[in-house]
Amino acid sequence: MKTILKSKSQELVIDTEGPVVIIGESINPTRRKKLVETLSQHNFEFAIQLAKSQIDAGADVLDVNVGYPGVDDAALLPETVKAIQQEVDVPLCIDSPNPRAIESTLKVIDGKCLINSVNGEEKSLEAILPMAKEYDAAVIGLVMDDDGITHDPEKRLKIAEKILNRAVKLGIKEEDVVIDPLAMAVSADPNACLITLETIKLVHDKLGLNITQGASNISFGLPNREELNMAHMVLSIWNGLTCPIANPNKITTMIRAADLIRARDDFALRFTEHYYSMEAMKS
Ligand code: THG
Repeated sequence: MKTILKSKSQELVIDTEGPVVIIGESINPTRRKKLVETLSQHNFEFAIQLAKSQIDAGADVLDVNVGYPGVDDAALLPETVKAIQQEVDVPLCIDSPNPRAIESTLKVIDGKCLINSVNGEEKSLEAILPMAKEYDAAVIGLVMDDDGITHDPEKRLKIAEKILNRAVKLGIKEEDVVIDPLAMAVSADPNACLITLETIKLVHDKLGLNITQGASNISFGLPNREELNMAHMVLSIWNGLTCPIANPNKITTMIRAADLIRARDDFALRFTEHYYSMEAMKS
């Protein structure tokens, strides 16, 4: 299954048979006070700096989230996206729980973006899917619905199927639905990661869709988060994860290693290229 995203002049393929695609997470106000401060003054320099440094570190797509308390993201998200796409030429993933912010951003975005996200709730399906169709965007489907979050992987698969069927009914192509299996904190529930891993496997085997997930959700409240995130990420990739939302400065080397190990990087070209580009940045 191939999901094609586009920026102004570039095309990016997320391929279930190809190497992992990295969606850079860092344009997100979570724990980034400086981003909140600069964005609230409509100063986009820091956001652009985060965009460029993530691309240098291996990001293929950039997640853009400007949600913080009191913000009008229906105004700020499109403004931020316009500033970023003037400076960099990679596809964007527009991250907001507010359908109005998604719509105002779809009106100004170049190319074909990824909407983050829709879920199985009736209200969400009705608000988001028609926009994905109208503006020809791909969409991330979170596997929760009007009954909340289930801990049963089979039920999570059913919600993924429901989102896919509703999308296809509206004329959205199957490959434009990317599923998020919902990674949750393993400190709160010992089975949290296992449920996610099983959901990834089911969605991969039964639906064949591309799959994303936040890289750091699982490690909330624990020490050695980076190593924990990486262990979960490798197992997720083996089960069918294709486009994690992650910090490329921390995860690209491991992603390149996982691709090499799975025979998705002939002659270790991407693995060694990444090494040399990191070495060049040090000097
Ligand atoms: N699924 C989908 N979208 C998502 C998430 C998901 N969007 C938001 C989030 N989860 C993924 N993005 C982030 C962004 C920043 C941080 C965590 C998740 C974060 N950053 C810290 C920082 O910058 O200091 C820590 C960075 C790090 O340690 O790597 O916490 O699950 N569809």
